[in-house]
Amino acid sequence: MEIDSFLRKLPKVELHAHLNGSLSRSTMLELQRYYADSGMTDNMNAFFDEFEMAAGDPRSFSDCFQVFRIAHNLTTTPSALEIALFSTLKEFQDDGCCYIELRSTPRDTQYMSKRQYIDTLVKSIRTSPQHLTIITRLIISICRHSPLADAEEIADLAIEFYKSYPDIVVGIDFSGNPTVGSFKDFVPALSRAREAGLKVTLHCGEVFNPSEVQEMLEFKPERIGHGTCIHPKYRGTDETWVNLCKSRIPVELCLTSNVNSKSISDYDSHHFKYYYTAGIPLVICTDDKGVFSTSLSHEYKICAETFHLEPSKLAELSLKACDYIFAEDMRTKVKEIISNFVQKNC
Ligand code: 6MZ
Repeated sequence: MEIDSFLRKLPKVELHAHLNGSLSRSTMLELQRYYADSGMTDNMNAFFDEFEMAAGDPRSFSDCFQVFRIAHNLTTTPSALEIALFSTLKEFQDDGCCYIELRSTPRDTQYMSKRQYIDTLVKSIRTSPQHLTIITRLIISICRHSPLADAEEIADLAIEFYKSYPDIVVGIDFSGNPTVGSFKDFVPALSRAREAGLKVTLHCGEVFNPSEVQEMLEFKPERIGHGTCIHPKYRGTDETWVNLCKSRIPVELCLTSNVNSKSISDYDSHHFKYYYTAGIPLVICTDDKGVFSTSLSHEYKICAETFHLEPSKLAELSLKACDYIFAEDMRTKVKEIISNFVQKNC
């Protein structure tokens, strides 16, 4: 089998994908049609070209946090949110993804509250149409540049929905522009969620901030996202690197996102190679496949080409990712799906 086809067919696990950053152009067009059909013309102004930050885009790292507004403008009602969800899940499924922990930040909009936002996602996942066979779980995000009161409210809602729907809601995420806000301030909200049973993933070390990286690693989240500035060669320190190596917290790596948002200069220089060589648990993810014009199989292909990984090693990466799934009851099942494919094709 040629490599593109192998990587698309390889059952894969997506553990770091933000819903509103994952909207494709065709999903955005579908949403635009929905708003037009509903007579809500204020949402017609979607600047699709500005949404995508392809390779070589002149905008800066901080600029990428502005583009999410374009997607947010298209997911303001429960129906629009459901369209965005189903369309995005279908795209992940068509790309060979068999299990996804999708994350999203609940927002109050003109047409729904944060509670309705979560309720819509949870109920839509539970009642997904038959053609969606991808196993889906939800991680609720807290944004580091939102007021603390919002974070507290989201933590309360996450706990409430986790208690009612433990089969869907599995974790809480800390994300947003890393140059704004301080992790310390959000520890009480995140700790409450964790005490209630939610697993925690933190965007960690996206920019130079070794003291915050230390605080995050000491918090002992179940996973971290990006982990860019942790190794001393990557604007981290000996201490942060040693700490990560000791704690062996799994890292969600998003290569194209890091390159296109300019936190890493090119694929060859990506920290993947240090993590892989050091045996740090890692999982290949997309982050925002709409914004960064990528797909999960494409991310695997970049790893194959840049770091010269054979198909069997790529299949191993997919298989290992199962150990870091928050929904522990799903690990064996997802492993079986991947193992069956590997036995027949590797
Ligand atoms: C940190 C990110 C991010 O939640 O509205 N988000 N946070 N680093 C990143 N790396 C580029 N990419 C996305 O999806 C969009 C939101 O996810 C977070 C940002 O808070 C963004 O507004 P949702 O579905």
